[in-house]
Amino acid sequence: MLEINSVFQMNLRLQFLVVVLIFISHSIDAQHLFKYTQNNSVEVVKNGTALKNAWAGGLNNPQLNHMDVNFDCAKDIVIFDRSSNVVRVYLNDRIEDNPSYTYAPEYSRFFPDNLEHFMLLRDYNHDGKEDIFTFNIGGMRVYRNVSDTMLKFVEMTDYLKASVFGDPTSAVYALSLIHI
Ligand SMILES: [Ca+2]
Ligand SMILES: [Ca+2]
Repeated sequence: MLEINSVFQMNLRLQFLVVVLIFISHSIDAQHLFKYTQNNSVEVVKNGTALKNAWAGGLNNPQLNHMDVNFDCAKDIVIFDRSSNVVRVYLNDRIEDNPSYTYAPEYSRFFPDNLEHFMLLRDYNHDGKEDIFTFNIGGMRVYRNVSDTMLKFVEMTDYLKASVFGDPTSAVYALSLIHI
């Protein structure tokens, strides 16, 4: 009787071990099998016409800015989607008398990753390069555009201040995030 119990327990352990090994091998396989990369080369056609920016994704609350991100002397479109805090860039195709832009996701990574609620591109120091104004709790955060051959931004302040009637400086507030 004891011998039967011992064999039964050994079988149970073996079955458990097999189940664990199968689970581990599936986990390892899954890690290798399911690796996703974005591929925008697949053509999407609607009513016989290929859609140019089919893989650009949707925009819920876009805020549009203009800026030359690739230094070809043509202003491109930089969109900040306020509902997802995502930056999307469209390059100017430079076609005379026919404005045309192409989605260029590779430029999004050059923008700061802590942009929230709004992004305004304005050249505050008149060096010809648009700087970034964005939300921060209790005020505004400002990045200076220090691009040379690559797009680069350096944080100048996380709490923009202004002098009001000669008084000590106070914070510049975004009074209405809706209308920015
Ligand atoms: Ca450009
Ligand atoms: Ca500037």
